Amino acid sequence: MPLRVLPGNLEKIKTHCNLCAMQCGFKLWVEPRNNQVIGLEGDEEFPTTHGLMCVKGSHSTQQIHHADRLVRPRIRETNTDPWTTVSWDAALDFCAKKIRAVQDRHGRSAMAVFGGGALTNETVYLLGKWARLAVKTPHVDYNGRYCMSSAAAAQNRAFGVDRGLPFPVSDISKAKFILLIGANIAECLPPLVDVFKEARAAGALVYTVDPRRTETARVADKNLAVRPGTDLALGMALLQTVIAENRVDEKFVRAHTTGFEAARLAVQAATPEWAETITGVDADLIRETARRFASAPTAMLLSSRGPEQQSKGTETVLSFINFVLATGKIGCPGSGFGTLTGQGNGQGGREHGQKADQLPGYRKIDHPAHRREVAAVWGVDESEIPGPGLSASEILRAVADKKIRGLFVMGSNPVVSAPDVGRVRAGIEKLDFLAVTDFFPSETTELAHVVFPTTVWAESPGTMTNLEGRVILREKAVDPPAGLRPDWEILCDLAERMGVSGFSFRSAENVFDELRRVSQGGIADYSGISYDKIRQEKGVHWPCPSETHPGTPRLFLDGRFWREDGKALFHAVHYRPAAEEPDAEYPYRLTTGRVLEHYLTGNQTHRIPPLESRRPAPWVEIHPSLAGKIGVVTDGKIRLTSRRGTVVVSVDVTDTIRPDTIFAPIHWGGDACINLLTNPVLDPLSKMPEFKVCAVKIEAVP
Ligand SMILES: Nc1nc2c(c(=O)[nH]1)N[C@H]1C(S)=C(S)[C@@H](COP(=O)(O)OP(=O)(O)OC[C@H]3O[C@@H](n4cnc5c(=O)[nH]c(N)nc54)[C@H](O)[C@@H]3O)O[C@H]1N2
Ligand SMILES: Nc1nc2c(c(=O)[nH]1)N[C@H]1C(S)=C(S)[C@@H](COP(=O)(O)OP(=O)(O)OC[C@H]3O[C@@H](n4cnc5c(=O)[nH]c(N)nc54)[C@H](O)[C@@H]3O)O[C@H]1N2
Ligand code: SF4
Ligand SMILES: [Mo]
Repeated sequence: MPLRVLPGNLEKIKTHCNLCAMQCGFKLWVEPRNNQVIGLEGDEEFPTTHGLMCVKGSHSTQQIHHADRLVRPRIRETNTDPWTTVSWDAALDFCAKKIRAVQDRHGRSAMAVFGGGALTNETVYLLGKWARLAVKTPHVDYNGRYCMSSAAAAQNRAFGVDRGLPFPVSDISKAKFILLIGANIAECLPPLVDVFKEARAAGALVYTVDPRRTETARVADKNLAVRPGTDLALGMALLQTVIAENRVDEKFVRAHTTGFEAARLAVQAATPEWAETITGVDADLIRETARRFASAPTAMLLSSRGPEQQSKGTETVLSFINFVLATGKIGCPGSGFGTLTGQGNGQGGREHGQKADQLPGYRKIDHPAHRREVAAVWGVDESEIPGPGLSASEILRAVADKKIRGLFVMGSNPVVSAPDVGRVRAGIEKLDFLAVTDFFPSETTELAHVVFPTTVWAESPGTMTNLEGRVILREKAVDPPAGLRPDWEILCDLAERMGVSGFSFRSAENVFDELRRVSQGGIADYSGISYDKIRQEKGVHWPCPSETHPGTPRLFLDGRFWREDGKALFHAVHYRPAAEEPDAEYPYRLTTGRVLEHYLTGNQTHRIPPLESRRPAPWVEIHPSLAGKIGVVTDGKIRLTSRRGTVVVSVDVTDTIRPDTIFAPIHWGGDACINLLTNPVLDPLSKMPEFKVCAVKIEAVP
């Protein structure tokens, strides 16, 4: 819907960035006569970002008319054959036939479906429905397992609901003390930096917890330079400190929580001195952090992938939530626990049924009443909905073990982003059938048997749910290249060929209307949200259970939580080390993460010259003392080896990193892919891989 028509026939279309969970508000400049997006500006009226954006967003329109865009479907019998470009009908028939062939030979559960957090709510909803009712497999999961699953598992357990930020982004500026754990907002969610600046201008202190002094240190007062993989000890010591110093908000704990006594007993020996030996963070600094948090009038603890992407990520987040609950700093504006969601629709992507254990509206797939509610809207018998399936990493492991023989990927690039990627790639290469839907070729499309091209975000409408649970609308700005279909339509076309009803949608809005109905009464209730309401109100926070309901920007007000008894639950957690600790052979800790210019596997940013020229090649960060020991200087080459693989990269020598730690960005595939080294061990509760720590050795390459 054009905002207004400008002279020269230029229209400005209000929409949002297609990358991270900030979902910055944009106005795209469109020349309707030649169907071109020629630029963009920030949308100052969008309440979350007020016109702000980062360098990736400002160049994001270069994706739209990019020469590398996939525009015609293509197929091949084996993944070493040359490609044949075919009509849509031929590609859809081929895909439906291949899925049937895999299932006829190996059973229904030999097919798996792999989704993503970049997809719209409409698409993730249909992907889950399609997997269950058309493919009839339990195995559907998505890349958010690698992203939000530990924080989600912890929030569900402690609060009975998982909304990344249970308050609007603007509330962060009301906090007087902010503890930011394993989050590099300056590079990953840059518009948040302004909110932190506002908080500091109003007198807030900001402490970060990161093995590196990152760009984010510019808006922080102190950094707790934790050893990778040890945040759980820190969380336990923070709780131990407030208990030992009588700083617990007993009135809050009594009225609004259960389980405190068990959590208290579990941290009795977790003194700051004990935590110092594990984390490497000075005991006095741990004590000071706990005191400042507890004594500030308002305080917030925000976590991101640093502490979460660990084989004990869920318990680590639970240890932070224990600490926040004990201090009573939750349930009023300016206080609380939150996790910073990463992908554009990382939030909505984990609510509407593309997870192996889940049905739409954040319902549970093994809950009889939930199954009945969803079956009623789908018009099927409850027994037709399969039970829980394998999670993302487990699917890829089953592919490597040849238990899963066919895979349908929509919106992910697992041949770069999965842990121990050498094994993942070898498994995917041997699949009987791989279908991939993407708008650019990727390392994963290169191994496929059928590739469906799809629209980019400016070519089809759809809703996304940002990091604060605000459901927003991406408007269509231009027509796609001839014949190209949005993801949801590809699923409907396939369902039709598979002889399954319930997929005859005419528009994304049509799909959203069914999603609204099916989410009604669920935890993530979207039933009162419509496209028009989103347009009028600049986004609506879920839950929104009726058309007259204003939406819910803040959860837990006055200490009302979403568990059955209305209380938050403390958890007794116990320390254990990372799955792979350094030893004589592999003496250093490797951790991985992001830089400003590139996005995830880089498939969308390596193609954008102003981004690529700033960060053209991979590297790792090491400390001067380690560089001296192995005899290497900045831009010199090193060989980095773990028990799973080896990469050769150049180094950036910097004293901003711990001497025992090596940091590598994740944005490259092929021989330089850092996931050749990472440990695929999973958090048993969330199934999150241990991306943030494994043991490595390092040698200079002459
Ligand atoms: N530029 C850019 N922005 C992005 C993305 C991107 O790829 N590029 N991706 C988006 C997505 S999907 C996500 S999930 C978010 C991620 O956003 P973040 O979580 O902020 O990103 P990371 O760089 O993975 O990790 C954050 C920090 O954790 C630190 N760290 C490493 N190991 C540990 C540890 O053991 N403990 C602690 N406390 N810290 C540790 C790293 O040094 C790093 O500075 O970013 C989103 N935004
Ligand atoms: N070592 C290490 N590994 C990590 C991480 C880490 O910190 N360390 N972080 C993990 C995290 S948090 C994440 S989120 C994952 C992400 O891992 P991936 O999902 O593999 O990452 P992307 O590069 O976003 O891949 C998305 C693909 O889908 C395409 N795409 C984008 N939008 C759409 C769409 O709307 N429709 C379709 N059909 N395709 C689309 C893109 O072109 C791209 O090829 O990586 C994880 N891997
Ligand atoms: S990448 Fe994230 S921060 Fe940057 S413009 Fe897009 S939504 Fe905003
Ligand atoms: Mo992520």
